Amino acid sequence: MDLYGYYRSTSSYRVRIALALKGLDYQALPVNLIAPSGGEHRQPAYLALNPQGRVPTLRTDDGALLIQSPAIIEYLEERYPQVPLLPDDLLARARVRGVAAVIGCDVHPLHNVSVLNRLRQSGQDETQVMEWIGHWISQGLATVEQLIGDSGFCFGEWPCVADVYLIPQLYAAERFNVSLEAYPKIRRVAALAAEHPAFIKAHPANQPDTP
Ligand SMILES: N[C@@H](CCC(=O)N[C@@H](CS)C(=O)NCC(=O)O)C(=O)O
Repeated sequence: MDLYGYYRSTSSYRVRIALALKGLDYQALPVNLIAPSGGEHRQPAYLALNPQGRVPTLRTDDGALLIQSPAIIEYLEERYPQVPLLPDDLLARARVRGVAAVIGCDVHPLHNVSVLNRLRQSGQDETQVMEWIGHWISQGLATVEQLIGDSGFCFGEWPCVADVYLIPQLYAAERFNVSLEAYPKIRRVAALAAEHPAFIKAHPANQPDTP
């Protein structure tokens, strides 16, 4: 498989974690979102792979191109079920997906680079932009704190899809100076992930395009 991504893209980071947890080999193909050209993701060569012009894009072993990290992660889960990232129980699966959706649908899209650039173009200064980011990340993490379990990873002893979404969001929180002080359960999960080989392998600090 080939994964087109960017080292500090949280959506790419999610897919890297899922691949690493499942022990799947892939080739990392960096797409520089901040290239002087205006970003490699906006160039025709990349748009031919992903018409939305965002990362990640996965090329499967069969040569199929997949976009959108939720769809890619669900594909990996169904195609490679050997290390499951969703629980067996129907309700438990829905709860895991609920946490993933809080982050993937209601937090990350509000601080994506193109959204922040629109805010800047509409006259918001950097202080206001940072306040915007902090507001949405804090609100999302406060919700996640109430949803996850009292021990282990988000929902128990093994990492699941909720952890796959949460850990990259915590990287973004750190990057944008959002405090995790109020979220002891989330900090517990972060500490476990920091020691886990799959999360370490997927971390933005350990990618081929890390500056
Ligand atoms: N919902 C998409 C979001 C993808 C996305 O927004 N990726 C960001 C990086 S994390 C990106 O490519 N941004 C480039 C841009 O907005 O111009 C997913 O989960 O894959």
